[in-house]
Amino acid sequence: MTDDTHPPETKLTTTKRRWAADGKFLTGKVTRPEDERLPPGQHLVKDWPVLDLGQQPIIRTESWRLDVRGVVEHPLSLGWADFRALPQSDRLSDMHCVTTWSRYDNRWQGVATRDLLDQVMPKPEASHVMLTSYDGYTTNLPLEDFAAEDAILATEWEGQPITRTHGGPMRLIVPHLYLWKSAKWLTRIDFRAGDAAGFWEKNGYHMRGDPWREERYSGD
Ligand SMILES: Nc1nc2c(c(=O)[nH]1)N[C@H]1C(S)=C(S)[C@@H](COP(=O)(O)O)O[C@H]1N2
Ligand SMILES: [Mo]
Repeated sequence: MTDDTHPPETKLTTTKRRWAADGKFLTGKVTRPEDERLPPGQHLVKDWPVLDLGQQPIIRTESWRLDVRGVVEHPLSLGWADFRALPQSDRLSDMHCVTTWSRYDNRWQGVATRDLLDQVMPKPEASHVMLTSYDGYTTNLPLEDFAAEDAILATEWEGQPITRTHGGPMRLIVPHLYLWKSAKWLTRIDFRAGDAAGFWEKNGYHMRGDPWREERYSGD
């Protein structure tokens, strides 16, 4: 996968770009009440919708790799067995998609991003990460958000391997940001001094994407 890879245009891509231009789903409420679990403008679902650019890569664990590079002391290139040998963690969290659905109480297993950070040791100038996936998808987030207590490089959901459609064999979960930041089929993490826009961020979506502040679109 190279930086020149452009995921194909799909109907969903076109629609979501138009929503960003129109400011669709913005409620104007930005403060988080103490007792409120559902972010503004969201509704609860019980199923788990599939959203992506329409290409769901098939990645065998034998050929799977995770490359971690950029401004770090110890760059890593991990195969599946190397990745599975890292400390394992459990997390329970909600997910919030910018298309307005939220799903509560998802149980994840995998490698906490903090444990990966312990291995690679970002240099002091590292401020953001850029994530690249096997389908050509990219997304960016502040290092602080990537390093959140709840953030996990997940291999299991509810005790089962994450299915291909939901980003298996490994996807990121950063539950306190909109789900587009949670890259499925993740294969590369670049630590950067400074921010750069990923796929949706170049298409009108917010650089940070905090659902509690309703940071849906750039300019919100
Ligand atoms: N690699 C990759 N990751 C991705 C996407 C994608 O198209 N490709 N879509 C994002 C978006 S917009 C959402 S809402 C979630 C959807 O995850 P799900 O299909 O497991 O619900 O994945 C995010 N991660
Ligand atoms: Mo999304």
